[in-house]
This record gives sequence, C-alpha cells and structure tokens, in this order.
Amino acid sequence: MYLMKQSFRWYGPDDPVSLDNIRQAGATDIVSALHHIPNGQVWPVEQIRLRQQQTASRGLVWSVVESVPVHEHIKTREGLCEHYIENYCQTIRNLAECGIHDITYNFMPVLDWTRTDLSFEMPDGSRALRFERAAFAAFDLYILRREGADGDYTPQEKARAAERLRSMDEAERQRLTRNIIAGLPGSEESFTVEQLRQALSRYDGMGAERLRENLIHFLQRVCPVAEECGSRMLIHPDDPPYPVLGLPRIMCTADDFRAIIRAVPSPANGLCLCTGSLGVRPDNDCPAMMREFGDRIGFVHLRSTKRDAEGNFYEADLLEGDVPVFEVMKAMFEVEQRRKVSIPLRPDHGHCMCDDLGRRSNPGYSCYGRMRSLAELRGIEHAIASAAEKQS
Ligand code: DNO
Repeated sequence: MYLMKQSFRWYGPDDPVSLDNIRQAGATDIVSALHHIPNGQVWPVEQIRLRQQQTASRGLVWSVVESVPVHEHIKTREGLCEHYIENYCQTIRNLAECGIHDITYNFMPVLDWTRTDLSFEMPDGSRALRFERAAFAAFDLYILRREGADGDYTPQEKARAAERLRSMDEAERQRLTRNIIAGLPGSEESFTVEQLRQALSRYDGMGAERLRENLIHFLQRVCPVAEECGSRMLIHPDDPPYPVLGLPRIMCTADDFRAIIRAVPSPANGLCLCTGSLGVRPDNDCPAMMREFGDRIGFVHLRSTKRDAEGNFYEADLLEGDVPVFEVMKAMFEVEQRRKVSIPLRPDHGHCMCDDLGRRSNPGYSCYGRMRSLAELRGIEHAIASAAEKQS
C-alpha cells in the first residue's frame, strides 16, 4: 500500500522547532528552503547539500522544497525577468543534482500569505491565525491609504472598516500593520508601509489576464528544464484565495488551475494542493480537486479553516473546520494507490498550544499544534488503509 510521506516544514538551523522534535512527531521527511538566499539568486549545490546533511544527520530526508521564490520581475515580466528565469532554471538543475525534485512556488504578487491576527484565542486557550475582513480593509483604506482602495469596498464595508479602526488603539494598529506587511514565515519579503505602496504601484493597471500570461511565460521556460531533470513545479494556491489590495490573483479555484494546465500541459506543471487556502472559498471542493488533479498533485498541505458570513476566517482544529478532511484523505489514498506513489503531505499551521505558548515560534509553525494535526491525519489514514485492506 502507498501511504503519505509524513512531512514537516523546517525553516533551517534558526527554526525554534528542532529536527529531533520533528522526528518525534513521527515525520520522516522535511520540507525546507534556503531562506537566506535572496530572491532571484541561484541556490548553489554546496548549500543544498549542507541542508541535506543537516537533516540526514537527524534521520530525516529533505524531499520537498518550499519554496524557490519567484522574483517580482518575473511576475511583472519587466526588468531582469529573463535573467531571473535563467537563475531559476539553474536552481532546478542544482536541486536535481542533489536528488530533490519537488519544487513548490507561488505566483502571488507582492505578498505571500496574509493574516490580520496571529494570536486569535480559541476557547481552549490555544492560539490560531485569523483573517478579519474589516481589519484588513481598515489597514488598506486608512493606514496604507492605497490609491484606488476606495472603489474596492462597498459603502457598508467602508463604514465597518472605519468603525474597526476607531476600536483599535495605537498598539493594535501597529500590530495589524506589522502582521500584514512584515512578512509571515516563508514569505521571503517584508515591507514598510511606503515600500508596500511602491511595490503595489508596479502592478498598476495589471489585471488577472496579464498576470496569468506572465505565469504561463514562466512555466513555458522552466517546465522543459524541470522535465529534463525529472522534477516537478508545484504551484501553491493563493492565500486568501481572492484579490487583496487591488492585486490580481490567479490561483484561487479549480478553473484557475485548469487554465494553466491547458496552456502548459507539460507533466512538470504540477500542483501543491493546500486545503487551508482553497477551503476558504465555499465554491472550492477540495476532495473533487484531489480527484481531478490527482495526477499532477506532488505535495499536499492539510489544514482546515472556518469561515463566517462576513468573509472572516480562522484556522480551526483540523477536524472542526469547513474542509472535509476525511474525504480529502480518502481521495488522496485512492490517488496514491492508482499512481503507485506516496505523496508528501505536511500538516500546515497548527495552533500555538501547550508549552509552545509564550515561547518564540514562527506564526503557524510551532511544534505541538502541528504534531497534533499530523497524529490526527495519521489516524485517519490508518483507518482508511485498514478498511481498504479488509475489502481486498
Ligand atoms: C504558508 C505557506 C506559504 C507557501 C508559499 C508557497 O504557510 O503555505 O507561504 O509556502 O505560498 O510558495
């Protein structure tokens, strides 16, 4: 039987979660990146090997890269775009030379994933990540004062945002600003308010169609190299899966992914199915996406969000959010048996809980919460596999 490759994200030697902790959580594989290398530069073979040795010395295998970041010039297709694509291709080759073939990336302009609250208290005292629309609009309209923001919200949303701003003291406004612009772990970029305004201005007038063309151009260049190396590019969906700050977003739904496969059918054009990002939209059916894109899914992020009528969401306990986790796991198990492969899966963003509370950690990436999620996922998979075995 083919079972998931139990993986854990590790940010490298500075990660407060140790490799021993990760191994004790039951993971066998590491998801990592050379975060210290600036966006756009080639990852040298020696440095890839060093990270591999670090993980191997604790009995773990670095099997998935998350992420090789895509330089902004590639997303806007200007400036040194072609040079950065060349560098990207070289990084793919260097990773392949070291035996690493699964490469996660995203194509979100300017910001990677975004939340307004990194310490939302749950009834049991643990802390979750949350996205609150009114707080985000308050930042956009009244702190960033983005040109064009006024037209992006209804009068009702604007009134709610103004009220939300009034309810915050200075410290809270600063915290909100920091949460949005300082860069969440793995984002690779952080900004001041002024730098963010400038970064956004590079997308003035760019709609979804142009951004999609730029993604397709990138894929047409990198997929042949990845194919030659036996590697796969795995695009991560947009988080949250809708436009923010007036920026186009092009990886939010099954249709978005269909469009890029149609344009670049190469088998190296793959998907990182992130149920937490996709699951924020009620029109995304994660188990159906697992079935439809099964052949192209090279990596899975499992987590579950809970949304409300106003479009806010928080990251719920794995089995209590809106994502039908059991159905996703069942669909994944079927894909694995059909393809005869074990797909790497990592528990995404656990709650901050137990001894991690009050301890330094990367938001969403403390130890116990993810350990709990992985244990739950392992249990679900075990039940699915046992039932399948009895039937056969
Ligand atoms: C957040 C992560 C993302 C992801 C990138 C992939 O926790 O899932 O930052 O790594 O979007 O490129």
